[in-house]
Amino acid sequence: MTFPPAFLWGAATSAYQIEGAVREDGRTPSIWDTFSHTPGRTIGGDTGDIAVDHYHRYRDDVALMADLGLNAYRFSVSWSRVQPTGRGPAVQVGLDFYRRLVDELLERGIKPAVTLYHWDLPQELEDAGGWPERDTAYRFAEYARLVGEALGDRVDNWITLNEPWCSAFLGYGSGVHAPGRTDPAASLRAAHHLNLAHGLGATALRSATPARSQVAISLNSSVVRPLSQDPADLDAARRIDDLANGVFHGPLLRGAYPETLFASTASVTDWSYVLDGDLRTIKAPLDALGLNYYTPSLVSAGTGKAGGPRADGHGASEHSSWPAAEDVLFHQTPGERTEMGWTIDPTGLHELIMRYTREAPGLPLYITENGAAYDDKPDADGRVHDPERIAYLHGHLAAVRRAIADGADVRGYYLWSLMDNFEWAYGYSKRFGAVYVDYRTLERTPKSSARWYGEAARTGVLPGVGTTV
Ligand code: PNW
Repeated sequence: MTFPPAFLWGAATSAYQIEGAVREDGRTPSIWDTFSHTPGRTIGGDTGDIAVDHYHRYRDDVALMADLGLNAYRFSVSWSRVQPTGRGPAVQVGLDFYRRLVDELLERGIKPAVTLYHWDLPQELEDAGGWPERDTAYRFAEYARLVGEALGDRVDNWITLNEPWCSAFLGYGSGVHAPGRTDPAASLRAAHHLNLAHGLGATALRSATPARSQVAISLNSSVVRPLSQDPADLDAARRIDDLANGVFHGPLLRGAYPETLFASTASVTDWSYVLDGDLRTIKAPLDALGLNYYTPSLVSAGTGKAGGPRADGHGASEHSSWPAAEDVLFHQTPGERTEMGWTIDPTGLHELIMRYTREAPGLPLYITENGAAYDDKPDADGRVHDPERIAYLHGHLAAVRRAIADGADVRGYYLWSLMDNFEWAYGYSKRFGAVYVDYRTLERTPKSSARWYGEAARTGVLPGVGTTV
């Protein structure tokens, strides 16, 4: 169970989920500000206005990571802080915040991995049409260049987009994420323009940063399993696999969308917005691939109401996140579940890693997110014990280790999340953190899982699940 010596043991966060300070230093609203302030969109009407106030507490948060023993941290840059309208010159104070954060990390021996886009599009770009519009991809490339120029001297690891599936299909299909639109055709256009944004952004980053830069993308590549070996169920699984995975890794890794995807979405879109040269742009060289994994999907053919957490994404919606797949049913995978209702299945992570080891031979992999929500509460003595999360992390890290033994080139793991934070449509009702946050005082308390994970990070060996740390 020993991990490679250079393995990155990190934690991940994203700007809107932790920063707060939404009206400070020239920042303007992103689609998540608008969405969370729209009644009925988030549980309890929660917003990221204050979040966990990381914008003001970043020094303490970095110190906490260092104390725990982490050697990597994945965070995202708020586009609206750097380029408030999504166009034009960068705001220096906005960039300075991230420079100070990176310097603090480097001083403490923590390797930063910067995600450029974790779902918070400047509202003005959404008003101009958002991701279904091609121009948004060009705007992203410009923004990527600005951030690359500002941080490229001190950041080596870059991630263009986080989970474009969620941006496209939860944002424009089921509407459970910002901007809350429910138009299947727009969701597929969004997917293509996110791919294009990645390709243009990756190229812009490379020219704006030193040659040592590593450019990656984080996909929430699903493990899609058929309910039975019945040909109709196998076909349902193949179609969902195209919509979950193929729509991104086809163009990214092979330079082509799956033919089967064109066929199965023909009733919704003609794909005429895929222009000559786009596929070449999207297939820009990658240095690594980021995989985010939480739970597998189980599907069958059949009409009726598609149910289950994977079908609806975050929260319930009348509208599907899966264009032209109304005749596919989502089932609950058997087994124990986390507080999100997501079944715990580390074999899915092993399967996912081995799939990309085959499909992207030679490309280093990072697990850029993995973790679990539990209903954590402090004891009378103020400590927070979360043995379920320790078991979850142990199971999934063991799956990563097994994949490495099976020949996969996994270079690091980022736990989602460093600390409890704004869980999108769920607001503050779901706690994913290894560090507990008291939302009244904003005080941080490492849960027992944080200490367990810190020990793994410091020793390169997974402590037992029952270990008291
Ligand atoms: C990811 N789904 O979101 C995000 O990258 C994080 O910001 C988020 O906090 C974390 O996972 C936990 O939810 C997802 O419906 C949201 O399939 C929804 C889905 C997958 C990932």
